[in-house]
Amino acid sequence: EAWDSNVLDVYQERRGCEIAMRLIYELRSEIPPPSSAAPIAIGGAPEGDPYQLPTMLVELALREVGWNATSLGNDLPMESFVQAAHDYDPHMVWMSVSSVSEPGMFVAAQNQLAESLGEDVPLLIGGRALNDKLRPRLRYTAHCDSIRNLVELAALMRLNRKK
Ligand code: B12
Repeated sequence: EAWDSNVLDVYQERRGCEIAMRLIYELRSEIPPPSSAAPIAIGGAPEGDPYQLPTMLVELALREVGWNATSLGNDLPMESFVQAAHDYDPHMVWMSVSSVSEPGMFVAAQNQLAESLGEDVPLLIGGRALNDKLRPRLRYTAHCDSIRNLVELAALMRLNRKK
């Protein structure tokens, strides 16, 4: 908004994001490394999505509640997401969606990912682009409105795994 009204220049947004990313890394380094028994979670943002911060925050939040979480980054082609799920053998996958340019292609790719994960690996989704029109077309296990939602759910999932 500020950029549109000539109050801020583009570099100021970029720099703002750099500062935010640095802070997230700092916070991440303060969390003890996950235990060897910690469940594994991976996730990221899909192809065409330029937003870097949300998936980094999800990683941080999951690490805080004891998951061995790895963000794969943003603008990730769905085939690569599928490959990562194969390589990491995760107990949970998250997808953060802030921007969707081609809804039809996104829906097809996302459903392909859900299919490849099978029944045993929950797919949690969130992000500002997942509106009421898009969500019913997607296959997933749970949609979270906020990181708080996710943290509560993830803590519960971890507890259930221990039982
Ligand atoms: C930084 C930024 C950008 C940067 C991002 C760079 C980067 N390196 O990441 C860039 C330059 C790409 C960008 C571009 C644009 N942007 Co922009 N951007 C922002 C800004 C300032 C911050 C976004 C951000 O990272 N927020 C922090 C994240 C963590 O918060 P969040 O997205 O709200 O996510 C929360 C939840 O959704 C949830 N969540 C997210 N993911 C997940 C995943 C899971 C699993 C779970 C559980 C939860 C979850 O948790 C998060 C924390 O609460 C916002 C304004 C804002 N205040 O948010 C505008 C904003 C999103 N942008 C906007 C616009 C208009 C644009 C452009 C169209 C501008 C233009 N004319 O070119 C383009 C579109 C680009 C595209 N292809 O979509 C508008 C969107 C308006 C709308 N209603 O759609 C906003 C809201 C600004 C505004 N008020 O006008 N942008």
